[in-house]
Amino acid sequence: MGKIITYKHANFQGYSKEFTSDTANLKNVEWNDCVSSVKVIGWPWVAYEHLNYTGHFVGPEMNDKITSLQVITENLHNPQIILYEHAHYQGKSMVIKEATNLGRGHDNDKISSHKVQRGVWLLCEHSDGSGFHYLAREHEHLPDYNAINFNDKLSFLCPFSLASIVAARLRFKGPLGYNE
Ligand SMILES: [Ca+2]
Ligand SMILES: [Ca+2]
Repeated sequence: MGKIITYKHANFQGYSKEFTSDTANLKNVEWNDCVSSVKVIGWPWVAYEHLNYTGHFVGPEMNDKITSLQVITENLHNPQIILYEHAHYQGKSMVIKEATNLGRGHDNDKISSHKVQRGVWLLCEHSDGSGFHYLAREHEHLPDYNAINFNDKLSFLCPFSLASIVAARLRFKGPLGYNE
């Protein structure tokens, strides 16, 4: 199990609160847009700018931006996702098992649906990982990217791996539980 502890001030100062499960709207607990630092224990967490796990992921520049929190409990080993050229799993398909930059090939800005077989996948609009982000959870079948306004935009994807979480923690020198 795990938890995330939020603090009102930087460097784990000020009022704090523990969360042990997904929280769709921090307004409901009077913690909206006021988190300035976090500690993560156990499972990794993803912090979002807006309610219901939408908007940009909130990274190290988190000050007063976080509105929802999601815990990642999937087994992150041997990740695998199938991407499809067209909606409803039609057209050309490809099985992806590692971080992949579609921007270098013929499949850039063409993907319209997916089936996650194992792990958690971070989908990005641009090759450098910027732009729109979407976190695809284990066993998720998403039949039409128009539902998330992401049709024919995917350029980069990578598994949400323990290795990248550790790398992110090292890079930001903080106890951050998300993968940027
Ligand atoms: Ca397409
Ligand atoms: Ca793109």
